[in-house]
Amino acid sequence: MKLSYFHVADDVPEACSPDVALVIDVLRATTTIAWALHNGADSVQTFTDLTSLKKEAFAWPDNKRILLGERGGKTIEGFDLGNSPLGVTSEIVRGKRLFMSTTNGTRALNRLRNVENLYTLSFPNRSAVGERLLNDESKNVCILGSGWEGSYSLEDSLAAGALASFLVENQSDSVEVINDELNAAIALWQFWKDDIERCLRVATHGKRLGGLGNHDDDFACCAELDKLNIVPTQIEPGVLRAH
Ligand code: 3SL
Repeated sequence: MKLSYFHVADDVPEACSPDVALVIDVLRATTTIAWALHNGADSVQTFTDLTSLKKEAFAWPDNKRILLGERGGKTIEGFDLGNSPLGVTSEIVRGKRLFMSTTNGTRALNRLRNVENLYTLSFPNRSAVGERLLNDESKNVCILGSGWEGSYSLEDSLAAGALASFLVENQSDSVEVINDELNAAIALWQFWKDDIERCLRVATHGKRLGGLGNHDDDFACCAELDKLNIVPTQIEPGVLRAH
């Protein structure tokens, strides 16, 4: 299995054609997606722009839809939920489609939406995703971080390193690290693996989030490793379901 990692969507080479793509937005989009599907949401449809989101959402039965999203970390006006993984409780999301747009995470998803197998990765579902790749004998895996408005983010790289380390520990013979972005991410993981939450708080994105108010529960939730047995999987362009 060849593994490569790119910090942000613009770094992914035009010719990149993996058989599997993984998108990471630790703070907080892919953590929220994993929890929403774990808690029984029917599906999550992601959008980069709000006009298309509203058009699709308002064509959906109103008792079956939730509008969820943030800009700059704050809930979008008129939306049902912000982007906290703690907000997607089973009481609220069970059986519903979540129409979601976030500052960076949904843009990264959009960049790789044409890849045949697209999954989302966060710390809570790291081992579930790792096992999927091993069971499927995936050959060429592209991992993409969401970053912040086009620049590097520490916490997404930490999760890329966590996934790569899981794969190497479970099947070192067949795992090949292809680029130095991923070598660096693995080194990052070695450094922070015993205190993931601290890394999230040190990261500039974590500081930005902390500056918006108390997000202690979000940090704890986003840092929880291998808690959910769920692999959010794209079933049609832009739409993720639990598999
Ligand atoms: O950037 C994103 O897509 C978000 O996940 C950002 S936030 O953590 O909700 O502020």
